[in-house]
Amino acid sequence: MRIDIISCVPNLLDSPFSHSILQRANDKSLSEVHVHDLRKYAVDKHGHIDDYAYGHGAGMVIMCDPIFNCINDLKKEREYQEVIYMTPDGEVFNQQIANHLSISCENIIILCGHYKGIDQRVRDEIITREISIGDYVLSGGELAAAVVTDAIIRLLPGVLGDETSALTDSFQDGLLAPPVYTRPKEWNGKQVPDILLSGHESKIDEWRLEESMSRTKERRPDLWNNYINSQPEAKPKKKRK
Ligand code: 6GU
Repeated sequence: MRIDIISCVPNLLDSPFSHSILQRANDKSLSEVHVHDLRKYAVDKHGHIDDYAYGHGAGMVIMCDPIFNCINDLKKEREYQEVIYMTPDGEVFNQQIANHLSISCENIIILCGHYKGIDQRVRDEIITREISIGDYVLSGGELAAAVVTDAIIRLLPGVLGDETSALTDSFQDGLLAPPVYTRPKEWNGKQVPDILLSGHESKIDEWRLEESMSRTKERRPDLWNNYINSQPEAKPKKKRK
């Protein structure tokens, strides 16, 4: 998979992709992340990519042409399945969206917003999907783009060492992950739960599911409700009149 991120502060994205799992994915040629400086696509002689918003009060808005030209240049090279705009008024990102993008895309463009956003006409014309990472405002879309990129790339086959580990993540089955423990067996007077030392695989799986369920119920009643409603046996049978 190839992800092209377009930003007017590309330096903000130097670090997230050069460590750990994302670096390994890159080294193994499972993914490529390219960051493009929108300023290189400035159309006026002063190098501006933004201008005052029409109408009073609003701040600076990124102009159509730099974005349009940058994306067109990329599209000349390859086909993109999604052109995503990172914006607080987008669809709220979640594991389902990450799964979908990871499975169905070979090439993705992610455009980071800044200032008061980008000209609406560019959104209407070339953006295929708008994503937010939550109900709070960041100073730009870069950190959000890094979040989305990480969530997608770690799902690509071969990126994680243990093929099953992405499947046991929180959210993958609609539940939060259960607690985990490592050595020593006793720490600060606290014991590792006996069941985990028992070697009894099916009992351990049962325990983990119970823990996942009680954690989800307590911490995320919204997820718990969805989980309950998605379980076939939980659906009340309709009585025939
Ligand atoms: Cl995608 N961008 C900005 N600027 N703020 C955000 C966001 C995106 N998602 C949540 N807050």
